[in-house]
Amino acid sequence: MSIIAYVGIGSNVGNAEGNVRRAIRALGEAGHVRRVSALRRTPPWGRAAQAPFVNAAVEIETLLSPRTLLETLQRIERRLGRRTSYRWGPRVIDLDILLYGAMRVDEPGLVIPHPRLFERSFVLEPLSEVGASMRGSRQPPA
Ligand code: A4P
Ligand code: MG
Repeated sequence: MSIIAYVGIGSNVGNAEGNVRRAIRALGEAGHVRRVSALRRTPPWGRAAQAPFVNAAVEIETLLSPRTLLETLQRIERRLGRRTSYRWGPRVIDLDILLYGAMRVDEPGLVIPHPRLFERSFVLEPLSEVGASMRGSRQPPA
């Protein structure tokens, strides 16, 4: 059975916009890319002394399990030239699973919804643009 998942994309090394576009094309390996947000230039979050990011989010229809989807994203990251960086540091490409249907996952190395999703406008804005419904998720009271 296919699942609708949302993937966050970020880059701030090299041609950041080009890297994000290459990642979006590569996501075809993980499933059918249904919607793509606008690409946004965003100030660095977490550690300020680095270049601005380009961020986007996509909606994907996938047959992959959460773990296999993560492994596929990590393979794409490596192929696009991702080298290990320090936490919140600069990166050629960062692909995060934001949501996977309504499923919650809390395993070593895989937490869905993405744990820092709700703190980050650079994730929430493109995510809401591609149409993710947050019903049932953690939200501040209205
Ligand atoms: N992992 C657990 N859950 C997930 C998930 N849902 N999706 C694990 C993807 N990965 C998940 O990831 C570390 C480990 O998280 C992975 O091995 C996987 O098993 P990482 O991408 O290597 O680590 P990281 O990115 O250095 O750490 P972290 O805390 O995930 O950083 P973020 O959240 O990716 O932040 N500012 C702006 N404006 N835009 C950005 O895109 N990005 C970062 C990096 C910092 N500041 C930014 C941006
Ligand atoms: Mg990441």
